[in-house]
Amino acid sequence: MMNIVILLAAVLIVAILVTIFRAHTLVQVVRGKEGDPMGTSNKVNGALFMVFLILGTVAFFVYSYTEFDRYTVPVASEHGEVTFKLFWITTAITTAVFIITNAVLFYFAWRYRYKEGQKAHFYSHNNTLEMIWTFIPAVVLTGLVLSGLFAWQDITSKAPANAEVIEIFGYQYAWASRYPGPDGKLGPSDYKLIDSDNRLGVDFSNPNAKDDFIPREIHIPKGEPVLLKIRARDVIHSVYMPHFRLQMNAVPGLPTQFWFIPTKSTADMAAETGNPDFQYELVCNKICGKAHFSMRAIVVVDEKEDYEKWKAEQKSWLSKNPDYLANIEATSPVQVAVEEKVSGEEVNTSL
Ligand SMILES: [Cu+2]
Repeated sequence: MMNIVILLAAVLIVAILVTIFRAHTLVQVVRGKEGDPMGTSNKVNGALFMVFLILGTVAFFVYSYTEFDRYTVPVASEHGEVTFKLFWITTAITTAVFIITNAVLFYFAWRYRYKEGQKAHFYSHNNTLEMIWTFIPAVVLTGLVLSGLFAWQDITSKAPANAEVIEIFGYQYAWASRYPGPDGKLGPSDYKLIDSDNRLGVDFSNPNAKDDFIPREIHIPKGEPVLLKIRARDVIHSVYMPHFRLQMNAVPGLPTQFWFIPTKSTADMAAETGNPDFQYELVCNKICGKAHFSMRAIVVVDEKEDYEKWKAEQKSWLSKNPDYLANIEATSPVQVAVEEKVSGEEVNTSL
């Protein structure tokens, strides 16, 4: 509500200024001063540039300072510290350049506005200046790009062999996760196996999939490497966990992955933020359809012992859906095809 009032006030002030300005011009015409090629508009526009510069700078700093906690969340992963530092170095450099160039741009528009009798100085070129403003940005940008490239190489390097492997599966409009169970191996999957029961299309007839479990909540252990194996069912989604500074697209037909080490448990973070209801979240960061906003999953970071306890309590998907394999065998395309062939019909078995 307050924002609407402020917006209306701003529109009103601009309308009043325009009206005053028009009235002033009209008065000048009546007085017979319309011979002045610029009138007062030039001065007014020059002054408005300065007003915009000063108000804009104040608003920029006030917003950045007062809303700081809304656009920065505490870091909770090892590599997150690296990306956070990179982010702030880049932001500091680009903000400084942005402020200097824009301050000069707006100030000059006012300072060098048209004045009668004042002639513009013709300045063709200056090689030294050209060298300086080509060389310095080139060096700074190369430094920023290379540091980002090395950090990314480091972050996306091969996951340690002891990493906890968890599958993250995105679909319109939710996330599912799958854990390998006691054997430590995720069973294979195939989109052709997706149906209303087997939403992830896991090949549950494969021995590695027999103990896989699909929990309601995603749990991960603190201080241990976690490898997310990411898949999508329908369109491109994006796995985004802001506290871990983690983002990776979930692409149908193209498995992706990301590994990281969480450094703070959910309880640690609740204490740090002073919010007893604190929850880590996994949200979709790719606009993927009309219910994109609802693609949010809770992630719980446990201490190692609690994580192991939670894992041991989980029941495999097959034990919760005992009839699945029998049903599949009865209705699988190959089975149907064979039966129909027996009855003499021509069928395509390449499904
Ligand atoms: Cu999405």
